[in-house]
Amino acid sequence: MYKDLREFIALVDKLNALRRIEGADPRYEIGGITEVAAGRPECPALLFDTIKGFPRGFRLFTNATTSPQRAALALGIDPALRPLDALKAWMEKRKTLRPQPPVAVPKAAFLQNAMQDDAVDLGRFPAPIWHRGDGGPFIGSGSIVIMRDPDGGWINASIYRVQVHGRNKVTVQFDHAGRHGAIIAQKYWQQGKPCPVAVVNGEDPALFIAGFEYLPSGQSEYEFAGAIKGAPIEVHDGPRTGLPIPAHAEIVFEGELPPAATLPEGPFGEFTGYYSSAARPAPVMEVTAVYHRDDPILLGSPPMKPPRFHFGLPFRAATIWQNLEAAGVSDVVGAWQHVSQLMTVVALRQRYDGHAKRAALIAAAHSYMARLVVVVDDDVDPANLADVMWAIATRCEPSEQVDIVRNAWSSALDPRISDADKARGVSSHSKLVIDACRPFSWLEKFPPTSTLSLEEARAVEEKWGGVLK
Ligand SMILES: Cc1cc2nc3c(=O)[nH]c(=O)nc-3n(C[C@H](O)[C@H](O)[C@H](O)COP(=O)(O)O)c2cc1C
Ligand SMILES: [Mn+2]
Repeated sequence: MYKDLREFIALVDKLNALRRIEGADPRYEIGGITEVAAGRPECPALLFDTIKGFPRGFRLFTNATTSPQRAALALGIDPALRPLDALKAWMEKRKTLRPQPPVAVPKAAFLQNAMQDDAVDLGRFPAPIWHRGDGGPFIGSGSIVIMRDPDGGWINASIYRVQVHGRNKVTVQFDHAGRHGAIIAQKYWQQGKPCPVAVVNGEDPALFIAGFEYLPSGQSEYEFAGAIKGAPIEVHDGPRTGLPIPAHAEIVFEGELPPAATLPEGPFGEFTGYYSSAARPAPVMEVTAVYHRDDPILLGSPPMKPPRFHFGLPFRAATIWQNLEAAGVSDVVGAWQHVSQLMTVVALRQRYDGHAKRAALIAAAHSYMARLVVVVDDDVDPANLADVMWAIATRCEPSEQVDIVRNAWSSALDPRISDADKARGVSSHSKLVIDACRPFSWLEKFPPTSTLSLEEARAVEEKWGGVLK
């Protein structure tokens, strides 16, 4: 398993999935290249160097885990597995993960270079303006924000975006007040105190994944990342904040969020492919110290127009799959998400009338921002959108097999909720639940398919795939 971001990049290179790019402009161009690359079938990872306006060595890595292969690699799962098998392996692994507390180490690579107080200058790092309408450079598009809960002392370390506003100021954007970071900051502010914070730009990919997981309050993302790796995350206390910081991090900020200090943040192109709001106030972090490794690598993960997504394996679908099993829904053979995470598909072998709808409603309940929820039979690969559409077009009679679930889980990022509705507190939408399974009552009489079964197609690929390349 890789030790840090650098070792991960070396593994990606070995898979021949890394492209090196020199001379690109951090204003729009790097974002543009990243988006075009992510839209290609092979979806390569990109390492930018000699970035326009910056010295050689100050690098930026994008599309880290955007392919199924590299998402598997980051999880320590065989990258040669087919996407649905890889997601299943992750779902199985996720069930048995045991939290691994981090360990303190006496030395930290991130301390190789430091800027303190007045010498802090965030302009030294190639923070991109990802999309043309963005409100400024975002150094943190996939960065980890570290805080300590004053109650209990546990460490939260998840992903919130970080915009640069000057030599020593950034903002941290919490999408809503329920984010652990928002709750923790509020606790300090209520006591009239600033909230100590550290930001890691260029983290271990296991932490990048852990930072995206919905973990319960009190459970540290460090422990989850350690569990993914099967080895504890090595941390070193930040000299200013005393917060434990991953020792192999590339670029680290330390500072605090003073009470009531905000700056207009954004706009920022979202994972829906839209801007969801104009600039709005976000908490300010005053950066008092910056550390970085020699030739530091910034991890960039801009949200992009679907189907591009930060993770080539739909991790939230793995959670839905696990939830279905936990609820006792049998015979689920797969779950997947398309259109980034805006469409959920579950495949199952129907055992009784109502089985498919039972699964659909559980999946719909857990589908954040997804207007489309589909259930297909087990002969359909839920990871293959064309196959899913084939099932919808041939097995679903809309007058009988679709339902609309109203007032369901979405968010203020939803482009189809009007500003007026958002202003009166609406952040829900309706979900179209499509039962694209053959009707259970005449399952056996449904016209047989002419196509190869999934197993037959695999066998053909194994025997003849080389000739077809
Ligand atoms: C690349 C990326 C960027 C994200 N940006 C934000 C963000 O700016 N604000 C936010 O609240 N959540 C953001 N998220 C989602 C949160 O990281 C995620 O929901 C996480 O579980 C929240 O952690 P928490 O439960 O500790 O608050 C982002 C996720 C990813 C993968
Ligand atoms: Mn958390």
